[in-house]
This record gives sequence, structure tokens and C-alpha cells, in this order.
Amino acid sequence: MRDQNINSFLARTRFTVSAPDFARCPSECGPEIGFCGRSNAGKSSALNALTGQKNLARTSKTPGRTQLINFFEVPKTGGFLIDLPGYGFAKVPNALKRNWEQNVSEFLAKRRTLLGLILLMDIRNAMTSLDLKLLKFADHQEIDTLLLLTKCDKLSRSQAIKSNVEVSKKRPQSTVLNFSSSNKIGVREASEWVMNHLTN
Ligand SMILES: Nc1nc2c(ncn2[C@@H]2O[C@H](COP(=O)(O)OP(=O)(O)O)[C@@H](O)[C@H]2O)c(=O)[nH]1
Ligand SMILES: [Mg+2]
Repeated sequence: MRDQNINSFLARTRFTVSAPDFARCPSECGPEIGFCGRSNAGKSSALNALTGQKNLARTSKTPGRTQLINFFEVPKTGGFLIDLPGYGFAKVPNALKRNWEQNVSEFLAKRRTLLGLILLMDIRNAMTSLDLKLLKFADHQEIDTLLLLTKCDKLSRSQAIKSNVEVSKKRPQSTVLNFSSSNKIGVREASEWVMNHLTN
């Protein structure tokens, strides 16, 4: 698919519904790509950058708030982007943390239409134990994974490349991209990955 086509599909993405837990998710009706990562990793910003929309997903400077599973439809592909609740925010009460693990692991295990998972990690703090746990879980469910090393604009080019090489070595089974929503780095490649999974 050509770049222009990819952008025009993703630009039409629109919010459909939020679910508080797995049981209340809409019925499975098309290929889905999940977005997950620690709170503040840049998930909402990435969703906005990939769809070329400023306010599709709310970006926030106070992390840990979104505990809902948000569905976004990509018209004409029959597919969906799914914003999963963020994790690892220190100030979140333990009960809520357990609730997160329950929701996300249940989603990965049971959602049959989930074909791909995009894990967003701050390039300066990638592959924490929670990230690894999630990736193992995705491997086990045979869900394809794309790792976005976000905010790469915060590092020099050579430092960013070095981080990418380190993560790639640990995760040969994943696609690993350096990414910056602010500088639009990696947006084209990530969009391609999304559209390939939604349309193949
Ligand atoms: N420098 C820089 N900051 C970013 C980038 N992406 C997100 N941020 C900032 O990181 C914070 C968290 O972003 P957000 O998208 O809300 O993260 P989320 O909690 O994972 O959804 C916000 O202050 C953003 O402005 C990026 O590519 N570069
Ligand atoms: Mg967010």
C-alpha cells in the first residue's frame, strides 16, 4: 500500500466506544491492533501521530488516569485500533494495578481478533519487567509485536541507535522502531505495520 493511501485510511480513524473491562468489550468484528505501555510512555501522542489527528486520544501530563479499553475504528479496513490501559504508574493503588493486569492479560488471552500489539516504551527506560511480562504473554498468544521506542528526540542520534540495537538483540522476534511523535520519526514505518496487519 502506498504512503498516501495509508495516511488517508488512518486519518479517518474515529473513536467508537470505551469498555471498563474485558467482559464489556464490543463483539469481535474485525482485525485489531492493541496499543499498550507504561503510563506516560507516549501512547496517546503516538495514536494521534499515526492518525494525523491532534485530539483523537487525549494526551495527558498527569499519567495513570486512563483505565478504560478504548476502541477506534479505521473505516474501510473493517479494523480497529485499541488503546489499552497504561501500567506501572507508582501512585496507582495496588488494587487498581491488579485490575490492570487482569484486564490486559485477559484481553490478550481471549480476544481472538487481536492480531497485533504495539508496545510503547520510553527509549530512555525501555524493557522494564512489566514490559517483558507483557511481551512474553503476547508471544505465548502468538500475537505479532511492534516495539516503539518513544521520545527518541530526547536522545542524540547515536544514543538512539544504540538503544535500538540493545532492544532488538533482546527481541529478535519483534519489529523495533525508534519513534518520536513530536518529530514524526518512525511514524511512516509504524503506520505501514498497522495497515499491513489490518488489511492482510
Ligand atoms: N519529547 C517528546 N515528548 C513526548 C513525545 N510523545 C509524548 N510526549 C510527552 O510525554 C507525556 C506523556 O504523553 P502521552 O501521549 O499522554 O502518554 P500516555 O500516558 O502513554 O498516553 C506528555 O507530556 C507528552 O507531551 C515525543 O515523541 N517526544
Ligand atoms: Mg494516554
